[in-house]
Amino acid sequence: MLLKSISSPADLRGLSYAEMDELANDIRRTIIDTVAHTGGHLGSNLGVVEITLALHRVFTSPDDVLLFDTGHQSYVHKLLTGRQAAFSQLRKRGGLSGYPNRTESPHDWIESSHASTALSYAHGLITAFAQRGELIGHGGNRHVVAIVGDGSLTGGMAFEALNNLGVANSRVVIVLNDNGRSYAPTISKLSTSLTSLRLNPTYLTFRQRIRKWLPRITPLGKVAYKGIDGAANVVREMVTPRTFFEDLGIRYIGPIDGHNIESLESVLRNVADWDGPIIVHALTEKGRGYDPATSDDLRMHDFKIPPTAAAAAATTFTQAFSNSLVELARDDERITAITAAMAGPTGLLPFAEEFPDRFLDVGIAEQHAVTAAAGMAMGGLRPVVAIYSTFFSRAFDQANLDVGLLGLPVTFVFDRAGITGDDGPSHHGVLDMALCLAIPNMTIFAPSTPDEVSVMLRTALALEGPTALRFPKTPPLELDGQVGEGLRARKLATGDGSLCVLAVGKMATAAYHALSLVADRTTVTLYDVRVLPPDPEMIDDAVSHQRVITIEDGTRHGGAGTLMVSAVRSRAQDRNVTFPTTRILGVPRAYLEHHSPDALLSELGLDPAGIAGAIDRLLADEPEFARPIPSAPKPHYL
Ligand SMILES: Cc1ncc(C[n+]2csc(CCOP(=O)(O)OP(=O)(O)O)c2C)c(N)n1
Repeated sequence: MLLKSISSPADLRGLSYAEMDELANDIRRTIIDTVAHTGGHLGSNLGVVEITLALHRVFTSPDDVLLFDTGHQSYVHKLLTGRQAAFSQLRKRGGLSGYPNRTESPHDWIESSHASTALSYAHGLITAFAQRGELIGHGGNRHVVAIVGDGSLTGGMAFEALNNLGVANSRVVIVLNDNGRSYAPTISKLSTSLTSLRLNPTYLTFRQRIRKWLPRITPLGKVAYKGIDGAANVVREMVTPRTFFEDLGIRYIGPIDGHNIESLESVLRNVADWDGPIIVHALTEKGRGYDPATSDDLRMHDFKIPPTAAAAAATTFTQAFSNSLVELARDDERITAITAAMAGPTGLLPFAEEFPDRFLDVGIAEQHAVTAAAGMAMGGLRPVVAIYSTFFSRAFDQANLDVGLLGLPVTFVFDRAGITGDDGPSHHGVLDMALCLAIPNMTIFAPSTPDEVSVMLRTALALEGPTALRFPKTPPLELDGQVGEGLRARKLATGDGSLCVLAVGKMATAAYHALSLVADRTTVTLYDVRVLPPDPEMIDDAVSHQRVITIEDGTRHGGAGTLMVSAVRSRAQDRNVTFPTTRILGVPRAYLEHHSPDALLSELGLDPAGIAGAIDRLLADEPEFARPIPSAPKPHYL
């Protein structure tokens, strides 16, 4: 295999184009074979093979900076930069991250996994290089290149950066990796323009169409563009991305074939020293070289290891949400659903199919999604924003001030809340509760099992202010099959007053199973908290215990536990009784490395055994011990 002879990008330079094609095949085969065992972003990486090869021939990484946006497209780059031996351990504990990672290689400058950041990093880096007097461009030796997917280009940050790059005339090379898709087809007029160029470079169809719709354009337009040629020009302007970028001050080159290494290389050599921002528009095919991917609806954006039969049969939280939303929407036509480019993974596809007019995909634009939802709520609709917990952080200000301050009834649904695992530190959903609890009028529902989702969603949609429903990807342990009601907590066990456990969401099921492991279960009262701020009756009961433990799978600093403990304290003060001894279990303040969710929860002491140990220690009035933090090693700065 030719790939085996490549230990660094320098090894690419002596290869012929025939050898480069052979290498591209080796790379595809390696990625397909590996991802079949590890799971990961298959389609995206198969599409970016030739672009990455050409980049590494033209530019000298790591002195020249290559920034992948989103970083899930960096597997090829990993294979070319000395990480082949470790590649089989992709996304495994102690193995390679699924994203660029500074501890792995000096070739990784950033750890991009939330989309649309590369252009801003690029602007900052080139500014720093210029200010520090490092040679850039014009025979100098430092370039900054951002490789941006057409999906990632829909994010607000990307647009903000484009605007800034043009104004500052920053010497950044942008490679637009345009496969026309993010998960599903990219939602963007700009992308539509890019695609129409791909499909119809001669604009002939447009000339024909124009005859039909010319009479419908505004009177001013009709005067300004008399005759078919004038109108064709209007259309050409509209469908040509060149004008979009060049009006922003960014030189546009393209479109070019993103799978032809020779032409990619020649274009990249030509643009490398352009005196300002320049964009190379490369057309690629997502999933290229793997038939099951190219014929798959999502182009195998990410390849998931098939679940066991039992896991596949179990109802997940996402399915429960998906079904409940459709049911509720049948009875209430004000309900609308919004996604930021994640309709499939958040379970919104059945809703989109049944209510296409009430479904909105805004592209990778979480901030816009939230404020658009605020507008919908203001206009009398009941919007539901379905979003991964980790991506909600992007839109905190909008949730706080555009929704919360106005007291608008927007319902957030946070999927993948808690410990998510293989995607590493950036994808754990550990902040949503702390962030939402900082929004004064937000009510948060945390179902312990999928059975709770329907009743909670119904309750949330009936409230006047902002609400959130948060649940994990992974299934909970079994509970008693009952569900709670309204804004009430649910008591799962009644003890003798020694200790009360207040457990949030899936943690209630872990605590329930911990009861059979503790030294004496008659000492333990257990609540499934269900709703935050907490049910006052539950807090009243907790105050009558000698000890209180709270458990959550979010950050233990400023999250649900902090709020509940302060509620317990102030209630104890009101009643003039002794404060119970309290302990907050949750996720430490650290970036947790990639690992399977169950293994991480266990290391954090958030599994039944860990919880039982914590209960026994508190009952024995022993201190809680400090657990080693499964954190990602610190990056070494270059
Ligand atoms: C802020 C943010 N929201 C959502 C996502 C989830 N996400 C990961 S990749 C992706 C699509 C990216 O599309 P594109 O940039 O075109 O890359 P492709 O996979 O098509 O090559 C999305 C929506 C994310 N990474 N970051």
